[in-house]
Amino acid sequence: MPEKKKNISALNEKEGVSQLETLNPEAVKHLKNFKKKAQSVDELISGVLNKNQASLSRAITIIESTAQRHQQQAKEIIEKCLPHANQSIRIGITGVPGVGKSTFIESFGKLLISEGKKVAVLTVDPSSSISKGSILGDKTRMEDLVKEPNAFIRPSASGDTLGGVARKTRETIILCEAAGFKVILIETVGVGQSETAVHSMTDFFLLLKLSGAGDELQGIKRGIMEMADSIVINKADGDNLKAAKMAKNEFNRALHLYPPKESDWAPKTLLCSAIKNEGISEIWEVISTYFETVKANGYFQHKRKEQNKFWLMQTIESRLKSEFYANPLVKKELEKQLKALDENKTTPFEAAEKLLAIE
Ligand SMILES: Nc1nc2c(ncn2[C@@H]2O[C@H](COP(=O)(O)OP(=O)(O)O)[C@@H](O)[C@H]2O)c(=O)[nH]1
Ligand SMILES: [Mg+2]
Repeated sequence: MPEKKKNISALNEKEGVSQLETLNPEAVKHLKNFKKKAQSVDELISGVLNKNQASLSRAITIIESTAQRHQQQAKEIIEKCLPHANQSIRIGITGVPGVGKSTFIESFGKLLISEGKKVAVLTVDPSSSISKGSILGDKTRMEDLVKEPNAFIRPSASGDTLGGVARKTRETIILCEAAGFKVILIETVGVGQSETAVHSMTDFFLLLKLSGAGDELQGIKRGIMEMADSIVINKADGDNLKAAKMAKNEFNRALHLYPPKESDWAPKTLLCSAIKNEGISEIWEVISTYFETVKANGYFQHKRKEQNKFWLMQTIESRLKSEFYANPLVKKELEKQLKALDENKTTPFEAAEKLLAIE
């Protein structure tokens, strides 16, 4: 901060006030120590559990950090928060860039908050760390939601692999739940495998679509349709309304062609205008019915257990893989084997055997 500015800042005034003789010097000392103390892991954990958003942010930063000194702290934070997690509903929201995910989350989030819920919004966007500019949209477009004390918005963790980003998001979910957030919304964009990752950490998967020129199903990945618990045609407003209604029918017909889901839930197609705040409460009703259904039939608990197993396997696989490739002997041999392969002196399988045999 430039010197000049500092002198006229309100902070400086405060500092002056704290120098008053009438102030208890012990209290001043305590205040000076406060910043340091607030950084301790125990303080941080109790801050999170006491629903302090500054502590929550700081704790997430530690989880996301790749610095060696943060690893142990991160483990401790997660361990202590875990018993307080799990008491939420987790909703994944996907759709192509520009479909209106952020606008939808803003409207939807505000509705939930008006019902007294605490809402955390996370994003999984593996591209943001690579291209620097996030493809989730030119701006966050959650200007209103950001101001709500009962909302917590956190953009995607950085990381160079989807696996890394996804893992950090999962851990962030735990911290948000421990901090009392009852609804977790996770925005992701339809690139790579990010929908699969988000699907594997949420209870309900919402696919946002736009009405097109009548050929709605073209270009849609089959797997995404299968994952969806609900398809919402957004921007059902103005001149778009008629096309949106047609799209809704087409998606409905398509959904009926899929075999019944393990959850016994029949996915619903709905219309909404995120920007005009229309159709949002109907979507919430459908989602609420979903949760009533799957909590009653046991699928909710079953799915979370399956997800935990999946993440255990994922973690082992990614750890083994990164440790394997980090081994200098492997690095050297890999180069050799790649060259041999190039010169037709070995086969991929023989080369792999040699590499895997390295201790
Ligand atoms: N007409 C209309 N425009 C919308 C609606 N929802 C979002 N938009 C606009 O679509 C653009 C992309 O929205 P955004 O929420 O950033 O999409 P995202 O990339 O999926 O997060 C913005 O210009 C929004 O104002 C809607 O319901 N109706
Ligand atoms: Mg967005």
